[in-house]
Amino acid sequence: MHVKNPILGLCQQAKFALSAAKVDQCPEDQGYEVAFAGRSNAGKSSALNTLTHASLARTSKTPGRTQLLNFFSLDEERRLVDLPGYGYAKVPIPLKQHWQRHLEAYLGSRESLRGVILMMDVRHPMTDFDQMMLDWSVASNMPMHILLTKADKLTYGAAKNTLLKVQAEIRKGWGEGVTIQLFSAPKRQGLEEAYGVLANWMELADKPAE
Ligand SMILES: Nc1nc2c(ncn2[C@@H]2O[C@H](COP(=O)(O)OP(=O)(O)OP(=O)(O)O)[C@@H](O)[C@H]2O)c(=O)[nH]1
Ligand SMILES: [Mg+2]
Repeated sequence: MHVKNPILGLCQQAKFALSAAKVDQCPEDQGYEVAFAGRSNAGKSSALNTLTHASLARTSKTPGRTQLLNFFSLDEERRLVDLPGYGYAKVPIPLKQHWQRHLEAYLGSRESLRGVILMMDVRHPMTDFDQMMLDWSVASNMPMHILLTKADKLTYGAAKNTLLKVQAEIRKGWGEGVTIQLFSAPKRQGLEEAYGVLANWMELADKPAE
């Protein structure tokens, strides 16, 4: 039987909706939203582009590039959000405080937020900020799924070892609720698993095609 995956179709038709510098500029807070968070340069925009088969989100070799909340709509009810990266040392302090305030305001108030995809560079996982995000997700009961990005930068064995190590650390410190996988944008590795998580959070389960 041919099985159609609705999330794939929706991601392929993703469109840039708007950029918000503050929470009150975000799209109407209804439906389903999934946010992409993580340290600056972790590969948030690249993951988003890979999942949507488009170059919607700007990627950059200069960390700290995404300075606004960028919204992409999948359909009238469903959106993905590229969040500004946190923790880049060279960003001036006032700008850092500005982002942090708005990031916190967004995460703390967004009713339509169904889950957060947290990107960590597989070579530098579990920074202090990552651990704060994990604390927040557990405290606020927000589903979280981790992509260990840039898996192509390590051998398969080394990447797998990191996955098992970080997974064990998270289970011990934050419980069973947080899921984790390897991901590579250029190799398109880990797409199916990530689509599965999005489909689940957005209530779009696989169903047989008509
Ligand atoms: N080899 C490899 N490079 C990657 C991967 N993902 C991202 N990159 C590179 O890492 C750099 C940063 O990627 P971005 O996607 O812009 O990172 P970001 O997290 O959106 O960064 P900010 O917007 O600054 O917070 C770019 O040079 C990307 O090409 C990956 O899976 N593999
Ligand atoms: Mg970005």
